[in-house]
Amino acid sequence: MRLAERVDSMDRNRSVLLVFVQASSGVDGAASLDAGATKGLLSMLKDRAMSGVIKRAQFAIPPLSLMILASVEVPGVTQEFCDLRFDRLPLDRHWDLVGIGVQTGAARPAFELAARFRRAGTKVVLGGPYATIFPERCREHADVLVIGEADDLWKELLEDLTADRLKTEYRQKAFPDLSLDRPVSKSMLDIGSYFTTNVVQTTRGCPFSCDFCSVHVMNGHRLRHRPVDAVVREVESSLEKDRRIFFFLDDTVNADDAYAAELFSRLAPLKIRWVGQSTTALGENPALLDTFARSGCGALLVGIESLADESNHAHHKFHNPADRQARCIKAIRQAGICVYGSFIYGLDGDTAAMAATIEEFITETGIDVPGINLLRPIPGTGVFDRLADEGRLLHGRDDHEAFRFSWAQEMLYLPKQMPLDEFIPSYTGLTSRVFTIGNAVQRALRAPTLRSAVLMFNSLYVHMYSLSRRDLRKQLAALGSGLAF
Ligand code: B12
Ligand code: SF4
Repeated sequence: MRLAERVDSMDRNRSVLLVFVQASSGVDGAASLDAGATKGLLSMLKDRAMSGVIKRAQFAIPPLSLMILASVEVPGVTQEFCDLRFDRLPLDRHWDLVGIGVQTGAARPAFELAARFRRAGTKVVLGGPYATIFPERCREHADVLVIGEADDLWKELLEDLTADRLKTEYRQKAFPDLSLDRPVSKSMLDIGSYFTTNVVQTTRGCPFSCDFCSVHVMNGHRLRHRPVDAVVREVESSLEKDRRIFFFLDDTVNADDAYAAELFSRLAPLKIRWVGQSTTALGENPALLDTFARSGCGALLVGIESLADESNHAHHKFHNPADRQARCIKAIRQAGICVYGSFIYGLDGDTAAMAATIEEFITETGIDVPGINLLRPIPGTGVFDRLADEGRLLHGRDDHEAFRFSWAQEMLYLPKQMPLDEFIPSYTGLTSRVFTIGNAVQRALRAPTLRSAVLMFNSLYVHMYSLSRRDLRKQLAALGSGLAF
């Protein structure tokens, strides 16, 4: 490039678009997997209406990943953000670069979008969990790949963009140092689209190794902390724009007791309401439980998975022994915090007797919102490889796109202890007993706090699990007749 051209190129502002891709199934608006195929008009309209409600009501929080990227400031670059759950794709404008986050369950729509931009001559960069775990499968769909956590790589990439020297790959050499302060801005968000925009992450990485989870695969086993001061400042500045509830997105908000105690004691005077995810071990730490309650914690999602130790151990989950679960959950609720209890029915030690055990446990502990999931083998996790080796996956191990993360609407593998024609009726029977309007109202009435949210979640689950039962029965019928679902 001649000098004059180079100077001109450096002066030009580069416009970057970051796109959040909606999953085609799952919590982005669960709909029947064969939507429209065999249903009547009324049923179809109901599904479509409920899908819209689900999308907006409970899960509509902005993606922190793209907020972090959009907050990186490089002179000569303007970044904009498009959330395909709510926004139209701004195709009428010129973009120098389009960044798309790829989740494993939404790889296909992400690739289709990338192809659309590339056909129009726009350069596309792919990043996120799937690009990190399977870069080779993403390479042909992108001009640039970002492999790993992009907090620092994004700055380098944007600087390269301004200097017209974009590389084809930016790969994380070490995990970003979270002790550096990287303020996250919300200026790119349309605040009204979301349930709340107060999403905060205080730590990354997970010391545990549950074999169905990709967090330790992507973020490593060492827990990295953000400075307490930086998190407190972020919460204060978030409050200036949006005073709604805070979501602490950490996989385990009590992973480091001392850090959590300091952080939430410091947050208590701000009088926020917050929800997060914790282990049941919190119930055995009355001091931390009290700090959480005083700092405004309204609800915690706890990963119970199975109520049988042999099942959890078969999946490398050792940190929540079955005999302590009920006691801990009761303690959390007694502290005034609602419990979202997340089960996975069908793990390797589970027999059909587990259905009744889960039902009794929900009644005994008073869990406010139960979530009874089916195992989702995610490509790149230990359980995916093991099930593939054991011949128990229902799709080919290389056909990643077949592994949809629907709302418990299809089986993706064969349970160890039960054939599918025993397991599916056992699962659908369980969800039909647990998720009824009567139970939704009862759970809301006796919830320690956030009663309308408990009612909303449980009511939506009545619909979502009915969708699950309908699709699972269809899958069972199709498998019986040898047809693909
Ligand atoms: C909060 C959360 C949700 C929330 C909100 C999601 C949202 N809209 O943001 C809800 C409940 C809605 C949700 C839904 C789902 N989730 Co979720 N979720 C999470 C959780 C706990 C935190 C996500 C987060 O914000 N992380 C913090 C950010 C900073 O990290 P990050 O996303 O990895 O981003 C970094 C890099 O990946 C990279 N990056 C990310 N995107 C991009 C894009 C570009 C262009 C570039 C360059 C880089 C880049 O840079 C970022 C900064 O370092 C994660 C676990 C985790 N620890 O990440 C699971 C997780 C992302 N979820 C997961 C799953 C499976 C789902 C569902 C499919 C569940 C379902 N059955 O429906 C849906 C998918 C919906 C969707 N389209 O996103 C899996 C994804 C697995 C995978 N390999 O893809 C995870 C990893 C959990 C797990 N146990 O494995 N989820
Ligand atoms: S499921 Fe939770 S505890 Fe287990 S590895 Fe994943 S993030 Fe860690």
